[in-house]
Amino acid sequence: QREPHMAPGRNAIVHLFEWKWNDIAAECENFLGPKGYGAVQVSPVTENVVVWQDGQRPWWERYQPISYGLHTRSGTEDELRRMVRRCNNVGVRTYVDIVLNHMTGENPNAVGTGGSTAQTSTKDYPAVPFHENNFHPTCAINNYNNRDEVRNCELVGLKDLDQSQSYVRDRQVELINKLVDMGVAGFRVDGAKHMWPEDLKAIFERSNNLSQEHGFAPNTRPFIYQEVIDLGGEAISYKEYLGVGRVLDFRYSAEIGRVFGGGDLLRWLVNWGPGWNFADGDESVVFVDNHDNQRGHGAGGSSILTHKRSREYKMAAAFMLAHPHSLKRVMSSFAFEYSDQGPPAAAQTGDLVSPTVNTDDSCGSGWVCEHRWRQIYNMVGFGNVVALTPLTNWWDNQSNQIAFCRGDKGFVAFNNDGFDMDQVLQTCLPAGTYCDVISGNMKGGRCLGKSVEVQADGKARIVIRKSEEDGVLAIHVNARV
Ligand code: QV4
Ligand code: CA
Repeated sequence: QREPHMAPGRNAIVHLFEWKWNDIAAECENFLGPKGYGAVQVSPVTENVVVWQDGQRPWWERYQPISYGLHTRSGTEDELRRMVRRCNNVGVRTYVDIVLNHMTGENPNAVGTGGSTAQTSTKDYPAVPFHENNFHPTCAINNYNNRDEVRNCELVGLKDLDQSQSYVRDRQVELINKLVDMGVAGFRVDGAKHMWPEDLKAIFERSNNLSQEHGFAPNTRPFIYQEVIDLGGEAISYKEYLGVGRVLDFRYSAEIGRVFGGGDLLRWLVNWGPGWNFADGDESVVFVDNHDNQRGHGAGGSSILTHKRSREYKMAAAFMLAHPHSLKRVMSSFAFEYSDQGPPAAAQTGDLVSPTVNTDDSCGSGWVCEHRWRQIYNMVGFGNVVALTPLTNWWDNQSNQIAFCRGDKGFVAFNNDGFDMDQVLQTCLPAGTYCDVISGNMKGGRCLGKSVEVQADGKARIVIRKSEEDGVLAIHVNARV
């Protein structure tokens, strides 16, 4: 279940964190489809407990399921169903963030986004239903060197389900199959490290095949990628989960942030990939930041780059998308000042506010929409053009200027030095004039950014001044002037 089932010619995932289903459906049609995104990861779809804290609703309430009904702040079950359909219709897959490890934390007055209630002190969730005996006995996770504790005790007090029980498995398989039958193509498995891999395997083995009615081939299995934070030095290794599906590679996120944040020279990226102690490319999903580590939750600490350091962030994202290693996920955030701050919402009700779109394609109303930054969506397009070609002709200045080709389809250069880059380099492209898709789009056959002249021998003068907005230049065969 490591195959992502994207439509031909598409390769990247975007996480539209906390977006509403109707807005995602429109985004698939207006932007994700046309720009070549392959799939959207959506926030948890299961009904969650409503949390009010300091006059607002934190984003993390969605990681506390109260039932397996599908009514959340993002919308109703019907809206979710229509979203999946509309996205599939334009070639964009839906991957659901699925919370199987636990239900809510302790909450004296637990009411859900769909109106369900629970008695959390007695672990009673009548809307599923789950009862006390479906959970592990209460204990806290303190010691990550004890695998039993990590899997059988409570992560930050969240009531811990026992997935070894056939009754619990049945309810979770029902949930998965309902989503698969709606046309969902895959799952990001929340907190996978806190569940036994054999239980996850038993559960996902019982999933239905992907929906043929939605255009999937017969006998295809949902794509599975699991959140197993493994920076080394703990009892549990990501390798235990590869029999279930792929894993999210947190070492990658920490390292790409460290390097582009200035902690190492770009020249050392020459052997980027398993040489850096990452999971193999066909075992993992990689990312610059995620919804946890962009705000200090989860793993990676201060080395993580986010939209708040936009110049370095765009360089890291461009490198990830230009490089052949692994399957890439782009983060799309809302703006925040403190880590518990929820998405843009109405003050009284907590209802989510939709993103607005500016004339330059960027977002307003509190949404950052990194996936709409030209430097990022054009590199998603670059990744589609160069897919399956090898990385060749690595060049570096022994410092922070690097460049490489992707077959004869694309060429990319980076300058993270404090001085101009001005070099004649082999681009591997046929002779012609190309548009640098970082500094501007092609419009009506004209290049709004920098142009690059490739000579008959494939060489071109590549200039990235230190004063430029971005420290990247990217050209490919589908953007010729
Ligand atoms: C509090 C105390 C606890 C106490 C508990 C008692 O902090 O010490 O035991 O009350 O009831 C929220 C609060 C947290 C609170 C908890 C329970 O932040 O303070 O505990 O609720 O009420 C997200 C957030 C968490 C949030 C959780 C549930 O990050 O802060 O907890 O949602 O709402 C590890 C894991 C990894 C995990 C990562 C964050 O290995 O799996 O931590 N990442 C995933 C998700 C993440 C999510 C969860 C797991 C849980 O990506 O977003 O946590 O679903 O590394
Ligand atoms: Ca558990």
